[in-house]
Amino acid sequence: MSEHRIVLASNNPGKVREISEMLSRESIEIISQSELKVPEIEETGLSFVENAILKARNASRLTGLPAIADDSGIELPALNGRPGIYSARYAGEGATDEANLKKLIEDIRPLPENQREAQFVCVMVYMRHAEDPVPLIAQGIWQGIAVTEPRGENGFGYDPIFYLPDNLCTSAELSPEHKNNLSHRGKALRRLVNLLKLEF
Ligand code: ITT
Repeated sequence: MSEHRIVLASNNPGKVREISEMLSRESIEIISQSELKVPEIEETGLSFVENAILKARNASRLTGLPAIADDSGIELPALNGRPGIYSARYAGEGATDEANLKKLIEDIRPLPENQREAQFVCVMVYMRHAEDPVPLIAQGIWQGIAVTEPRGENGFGYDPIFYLPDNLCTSAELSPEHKNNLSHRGKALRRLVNLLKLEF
């Protein structure tokens, strides 16, 4: 791929770090939307893919550049899929990662040990321009167990309570490279890059 400039439609520093790190190996120049003063939009969709498209369209419209957006979250089947698309605002509009984490821990406590399966979900889209009628779409899922004792300093959001039985640690205890290799975001982004390579 030759050099391509793409705006990353995210204001979440954790996501921007992970995505930029993974794309640094490709010939893609990523500019985060905050550098271009793109204001956040309301995530009014009822699915990850709808919200990802809303974010990418907004960034592309305001910058004139193609855009990548990530909509992601954590789901617990025992909580009927919550927090799901509401993961970033689980403890209320504008809630901090800490407040969201605390609320989810309170919801997990009453669950029996064998009903704490969780999955991280990521849907990533690429829009060539704001009116692109055929965005490229890729998704990734990462299975784990939700725990009530936070552990680890890496990552962001719900990582300290996402336990990985195969690795005997939480995703906040993985190195950034190891997390990218295993994560929902890593899977989605590798799939998106494969689609982009067909295109560039
Ligand atoms: P942007 O919309 O600006 O990208 P956001 O944080 O609002 O940022 P989302 O609406 O997609 O993004 O919400 C994602 C939520 O899911 C947020 O609360 C994260 O903490 C959580 N989340 C997503 N991926 C995660 C990961 O890899 N590790 C921990 N938490 C994650």
